[in-house]
Amino acid sequence: MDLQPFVESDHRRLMTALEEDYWHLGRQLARRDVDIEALTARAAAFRVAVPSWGVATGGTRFGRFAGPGEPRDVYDKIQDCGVVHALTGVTPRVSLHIPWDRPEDPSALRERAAACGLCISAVNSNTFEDQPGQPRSYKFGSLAHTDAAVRAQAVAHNVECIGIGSQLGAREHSVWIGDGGNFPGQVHARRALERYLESLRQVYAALPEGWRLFIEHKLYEPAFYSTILNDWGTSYHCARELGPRAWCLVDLGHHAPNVNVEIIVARLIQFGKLGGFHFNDSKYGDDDLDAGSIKPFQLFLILNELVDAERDRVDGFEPSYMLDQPHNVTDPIESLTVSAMEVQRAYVQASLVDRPALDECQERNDPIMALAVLKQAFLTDVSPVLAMARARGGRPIDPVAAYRASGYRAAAAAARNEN
Ligand code: RM4
Ligand code: MN
Ligand code: MN
Repeated sequence: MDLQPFVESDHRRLMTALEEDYWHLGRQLARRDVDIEALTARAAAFRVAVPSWGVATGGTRFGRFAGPGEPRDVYDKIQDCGVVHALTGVTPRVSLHIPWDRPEDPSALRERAAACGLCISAVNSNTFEDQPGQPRSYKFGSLAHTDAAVRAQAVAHNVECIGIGSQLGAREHSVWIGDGGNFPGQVHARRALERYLESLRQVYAALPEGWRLFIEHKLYEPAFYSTILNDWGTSYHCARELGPRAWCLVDLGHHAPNVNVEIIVARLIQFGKLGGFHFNDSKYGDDDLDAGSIKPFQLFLILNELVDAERDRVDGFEPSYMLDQPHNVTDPIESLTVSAMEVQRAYVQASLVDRPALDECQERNDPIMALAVLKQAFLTDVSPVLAMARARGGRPIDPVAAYRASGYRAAAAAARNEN
């Protein structure tokens, strides 16, 4: 569907007000010695990848409620991801889950993605569930399984993912496993981690030139008592053991409640191992809610660490930003659009932090003013900056409204043979 007419009517409806708001914000920022144009350029250059699995309705263990016009295959998914990018202008990259979205013909998928203005930047393996006809079960684990034959099958799957990714033009491979125990005593803690590392060494050895391997820690679920890669420290150890092309990936929902995620991020940056990011939000666990929906200040503080590292030109700091969320009660295209814009918002807000002033507050041990510096950035409504970056890039000022006006979902439902 051509969204252009809806972008045009969005601009006709909202541009005058946006120009006023942008001008006003520009004046406010100028008083703080901030150039709004530089900020808008940063907003426009921001990128966050969309998960292929995020454009379909997810579900919980209590059920799944499919929405209208669900993508039938990976091509439909790419088309929906293309809509997210058409709306936001910051999501040209797609992270692909295999075998959920295994392409029959990788070069055809690559072309289709390019036609939608997208590229496949990352592949993700799946050894956390069994596939029909699979010789060995992952019920009791995959890369860390006690049985060498199961581990070999899981390694082979990861190597296959890398092969598919190469044909797609991707350069990142993300590994998250469901291995762990539901009961105390079920898994030997040290031996299981050794097995995991031994398997990953084989996956690492299969990485083509220029690729990065991301390992993703998670505290619990589906293993409810213990997991193999349970926290960032274990992840850091493993990434170091594996070598320079192995990096830690932080998924915001994979920590215990109240854990200070921004400090974890800072530590991984300092230790030179922060490689990837799965943005989402959560109240309790791996809730996979839209970014910024529950803890926007935490999201800002995380981006603050990331922008600070970028500004300091920390050696080797080149994180890959991705969203990771399925949706149960919203239109996935709307949720992904909102999430991408919220991460972008936090990035722009973090770019506003007066770093010399913050340094000074820290040096003279002035917590009140240090927090005030952060709050000043966090409380600045940068919506006109984001909207102007979009508008200049031919994107809607109000993406969700434009998307709804377009009737894309109903058209997709009709085209995908539904009512
Ligand atoms: C996991 C983890 C992985 C994702 C799967 C679907 O909890 O976040 O990144 O690929 O869910
Ligand atoms: Mn994740
Ligand atoms: Mn997760």
